[in-house]
Amino acid sequence: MKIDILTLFPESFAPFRESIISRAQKAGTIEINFINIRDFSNDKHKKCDDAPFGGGAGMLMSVQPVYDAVKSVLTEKSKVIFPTPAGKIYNSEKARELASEQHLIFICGHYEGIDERLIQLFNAEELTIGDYVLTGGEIPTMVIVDSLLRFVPGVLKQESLSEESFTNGLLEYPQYTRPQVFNGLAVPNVLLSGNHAEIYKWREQASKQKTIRNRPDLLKGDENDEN
Ligand code: 4GS
Repeated sequence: MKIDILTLFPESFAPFRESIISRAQKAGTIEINFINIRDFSNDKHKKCDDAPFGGGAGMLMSVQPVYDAVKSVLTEKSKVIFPTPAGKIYNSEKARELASEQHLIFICGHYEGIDERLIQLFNAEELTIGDYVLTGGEIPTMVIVDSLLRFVPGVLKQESLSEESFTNGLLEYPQYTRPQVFNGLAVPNVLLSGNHAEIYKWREQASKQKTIRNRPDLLKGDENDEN
């Protein structure tokens, strides 16, 4: 899989680069590139923002540099993603879906967003990581790329995938490590029993309890699922 990340701030990916690149390299099949949108600006001052028609607060990203930056990496195999609070909810199901693509192009928005025609022209998928407004599309892009890479074959050990939160529609069960008693709190006895059938039953039950407590919405089935 190839991932091209188009951004006005490639340096903001520095901490992410370290960890993500090394994990990606383990898989051997992933290539991640960072492309500076400003390099594509035809403006003599490399300007990359412009005022919105119709007025209103703030600026939009200029159409030309974003368009040319996407064009520079676009092929028939590409899927373009635009993280925005106006998108569909991103979740682990979407992560799995994106992980099966050959080429992803992320447009990191800045200012108030991008011209709607860019979304149309590239058939960009608009995705949101949650109902809050960030200062740029870099963090949502990091979130999406980091979380989808785990579904690319070879990146993670299979077991770590099958037991984690959301895989079975429930939150992950509580986990414990040494010591057996910490600050007066003991590890549940069943986990020390060596009885794998009992441990499995306990974990399933504990998963359900945690889901009811923290995320009752996950148990409601599909009728509220708009995605
Ligand atoms: C999100 C979000 C976001 C919106 C980008 C304001 C800069 C910012 N992107 N999920 N302009 N939440 N984007 O807040 O995806």
